[in-house]
Amino acid sequence: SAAATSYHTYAETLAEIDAVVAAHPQIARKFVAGRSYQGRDIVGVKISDNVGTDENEPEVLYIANIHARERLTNEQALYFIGILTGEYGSNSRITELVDSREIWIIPITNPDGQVYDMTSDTSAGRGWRKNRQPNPTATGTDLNRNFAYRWGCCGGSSSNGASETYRGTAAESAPETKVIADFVRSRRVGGVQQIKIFLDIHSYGGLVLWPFGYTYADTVTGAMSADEAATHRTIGRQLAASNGYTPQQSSDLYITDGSSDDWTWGDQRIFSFTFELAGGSFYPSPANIETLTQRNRDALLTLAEYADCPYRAI
Ligand code: 0X9
Ligand code: ZN
Repeated sequence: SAAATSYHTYAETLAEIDAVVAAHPQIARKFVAGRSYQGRDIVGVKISDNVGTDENEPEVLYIANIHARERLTNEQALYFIGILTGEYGSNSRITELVDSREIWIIPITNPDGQVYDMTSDTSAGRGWRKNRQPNPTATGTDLNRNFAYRWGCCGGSSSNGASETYRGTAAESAPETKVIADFVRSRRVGGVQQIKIFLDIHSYGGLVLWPFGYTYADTVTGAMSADEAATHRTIGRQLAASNGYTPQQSSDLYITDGSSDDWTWGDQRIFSFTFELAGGSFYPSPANIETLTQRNRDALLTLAEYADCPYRAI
């Protein structure tokens, strides 16, 4: 499909997903991972050959727009869905990837926040980050501080409901966090996690990040061996060489606890990354969507390629 020239609303995103799935029924299927606090569907697309069958292929999960105002991240996810489906059968790299992987993409992880942010560019909503769930003193939980690995342990999250980094009343207290975590847990088949690579797409610093965020240590006994740290670092640096971003362990940016990627690695042993898309703002000019999203073409494909064996990076 054509490159986006304006930001998709939630409704437009659902329509785009429906259109892609209708145009490519053999390789694209819509799924509803669950519902937001306000009851909106958290929708994704599965892309694979024989898409209706759960084949024994390595899986990759990409999520975006966990933070409401990070509008380009939804566009990045839609761009990726667009090239995987649109170039299947004509581009050999993409064809081989779709034939040999099961790729899950969730463009809007935080639909309530996204709708609130987008309702009016001049409203109080603009600049919203969290979900829209009432908390003891204000509104919203930072979904990227609400995951159930070392939740609230170490810094970078707040117990104050008014804070932009409010961590919630408990791990997975936000429905949207639980939807993602339940989905990931559901991909464990016979005790083996099928998802091998996870990417959480944020904006806007131009960074490739990897766990852990809760500690400055690069290795943690029983949780991040030297080989596992080297694998994250090697893949992360390769991605950054491709998109021109800065690669670093996420705690080198700042300490965060309860983040998505600390949980997908720490709890699920999925090699995990966070991108901060380049763009200089939460609201880059729509005229720049195409350039800013195309920039990650190779990095997104490379990540999926690593799903067969992340250790071949080292
Ligand atoms: O603070 C965040 O959640 C991310 N930055 S943002 O401006 N998009 O809000 C950075 C998270 C970095 N830490 C981990 N990925 N663990
Ligand atoms: Zn973010």
